[in-house]
Amino acid sequence: MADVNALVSKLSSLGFNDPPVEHAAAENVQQWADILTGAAGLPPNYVLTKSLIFKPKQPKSESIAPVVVIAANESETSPKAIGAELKLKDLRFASDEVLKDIFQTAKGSVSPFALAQVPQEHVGNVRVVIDKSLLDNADTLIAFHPLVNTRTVFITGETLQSYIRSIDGLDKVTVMDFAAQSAASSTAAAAKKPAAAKPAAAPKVEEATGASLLGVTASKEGDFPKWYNQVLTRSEMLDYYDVSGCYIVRPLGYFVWQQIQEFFDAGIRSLGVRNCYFPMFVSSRVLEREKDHIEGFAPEVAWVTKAGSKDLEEPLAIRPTSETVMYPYFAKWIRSYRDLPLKINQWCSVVRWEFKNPQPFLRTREFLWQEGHCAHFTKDEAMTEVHDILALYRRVYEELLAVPVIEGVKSEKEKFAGGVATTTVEGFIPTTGRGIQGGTSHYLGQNFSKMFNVVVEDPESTEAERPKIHVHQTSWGLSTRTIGVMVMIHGDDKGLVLPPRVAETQVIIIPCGLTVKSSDEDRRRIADACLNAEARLKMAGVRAESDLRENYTPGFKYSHWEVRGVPLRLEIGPKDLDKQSVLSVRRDNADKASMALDSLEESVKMMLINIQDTMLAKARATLDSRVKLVLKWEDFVPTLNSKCLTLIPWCEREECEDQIKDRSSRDSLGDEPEDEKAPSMGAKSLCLPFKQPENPAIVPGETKCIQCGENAKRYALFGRSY
Ligand code: 86X
Repeated sequence: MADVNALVSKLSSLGFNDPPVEHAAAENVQQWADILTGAAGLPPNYVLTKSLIFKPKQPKSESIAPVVVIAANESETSPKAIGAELKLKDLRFASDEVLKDIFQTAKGSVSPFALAQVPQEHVGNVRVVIDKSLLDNADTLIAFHPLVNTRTVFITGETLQSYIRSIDGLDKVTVMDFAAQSAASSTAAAAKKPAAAKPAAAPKVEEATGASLLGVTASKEGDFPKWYNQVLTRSEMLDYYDVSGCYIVRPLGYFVWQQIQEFFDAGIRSLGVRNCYFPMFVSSRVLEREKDHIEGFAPEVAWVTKAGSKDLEEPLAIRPTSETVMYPYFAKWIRSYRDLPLKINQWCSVVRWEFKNPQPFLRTREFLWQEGHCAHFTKDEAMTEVHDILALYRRVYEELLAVPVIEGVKSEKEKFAGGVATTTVEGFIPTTGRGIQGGTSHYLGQNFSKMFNVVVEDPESTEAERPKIHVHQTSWGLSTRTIGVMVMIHGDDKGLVLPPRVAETQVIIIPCGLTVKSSDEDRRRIADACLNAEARLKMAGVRAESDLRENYTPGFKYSHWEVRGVPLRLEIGPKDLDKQSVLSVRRDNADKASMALDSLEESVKMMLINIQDTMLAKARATLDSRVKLVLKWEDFVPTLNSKCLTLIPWCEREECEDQIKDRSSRDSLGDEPEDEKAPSMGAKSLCLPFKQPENPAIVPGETKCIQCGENAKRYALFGRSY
């Protein structure tokens, strides 16, 4: 029944080659853990898993629809929560018959690999739930029994996912955050935990919602994913939600988005772009009108199939992007060259039902963005716009978010397949050494106008039968991912650090130096001084607030506003007032300075500008030091492993890009010395930067591609990426 060899060869076809570890029979998880402890050939970090098979309550007439749950052994996998997530009633453990008939397996031998044994007629009914914690940490391998309990395989979350994806017809896969679930249901218990207790290996359950926990306890360098979650939730930028991959953007986070909107909206308006709004629903006919562009994305499209309990006559897709929604109307609205250029933009949310592990702001199933779509008479005009928009994206990152980016054009492999050329701004997350796409502006050429028949008459032609000319189109998008990048770059171990331009509160004023002995009059004097400073700053256009709450110490208030990233704190005490000054403390570098009250407005404004500039300069210095010119292949992977991006002379061939990815993923590193923590991910091309290195410059016909040895065309930015 259990064909272990078939499984091992299946895994090896997915690029996974480590043989199983052999051991004594493990009858239960405790035994399994004990047996593995001290066994040879184990990876440094791994988690044991459990695989459970449930079945919902369903009418006898229906075919059985089992639910396979693959979870970390420690995760709390309550059938009730799983049922709620999948909208299934009364989940129960599946009977022995179900195990035998559908999974060809018996109790105690259930594993994800039983999924491959499901007969074709049942596969479509099987749902799989994967514990998010198994996919979150690339450094931790997942331990399974490969159908027998005398062996253990260790695979990555990615291998697990590609294994599941490789099973034909199995497409109901949900990633579920059990840690968040149990944290939510045990916040009361967590609240009672003494704040000082910082366990060396904090249990996973502690992190996800943490409503009652105030400060950031994880360190940015030590546990970056956990740090990121804590910064977002404890600053109250964002909260988790009970639909996996969807998050709540709270006012502090939404304020940042609104600042971006305000800036960008003014920018495009002066380029002549007008805002509009198209419906979020797309019929399948319209969505699929442009087959090639949709093809690879189809699994990500979410559909509405019901109203109440009635099936819709025709299922409706929720827009993943709006090309197919808008372009039929371009065809309708554009008749003459006099109707050009048509330049529109919409601010909206889109839905892409991704199965890669979600990350707040960076990869979410619903996200906010703007999408601009324009039609021009000439290519030149379209190209100018593509670059104008890209410049606005760069300015959003640099001027608002204090995040430096690298501008360039995508390789053929990485560009938007529906278009002709994709320009991009690429960011960099120093803590992980990974690049991140920040926003894209596409020249679509005439590809879409040919498909959707967006044409004008040739104004030059005098003939009666005027030939039609297809318009040149552009599209461009920027999303709330911007916010995640900003948080990852500037945040520190105390929490969020906001650049002043996007901070809801730029200055927090805190009374201090008062003791139990202070007189009421002193208290009033200080409070009045705070309120006065606040009013003056507000008048001067500074977003200032005072925190006059009575039951909190100044120290508590300092941390409160530090976690929330407020760029500047003003402390006002009796001694300061005597000197007619205040003490300012910067969030970005903790610098303290005394400020004279009489020129408070100017000093604060200058300080905020200085903070904004310092944050960008610091991030740029880091970026510059971590983008390395690599001129021979031997240096490529070590440079990536030292958390850097690379600039390499490159041939620009897609085949070579594939080879670079292969040769830089951990699996293929073979016996090269390798850091255990090195990410397994291969490197991609991020862009061909507009600003090319000049020393040494590429010599056409002479400089060779460092990977394949063919002639190099340009320097390309390569790196591991999000
Ligand atoms: C590509 C292209 C383009 C307008 C932008 O990058 C900026 C704003 N759109 C978007 N893309 C898809 O076309 C797409 C399509 C479907 Cl059906 C999907 F499910 C996901 C997609 N993701 C990206």
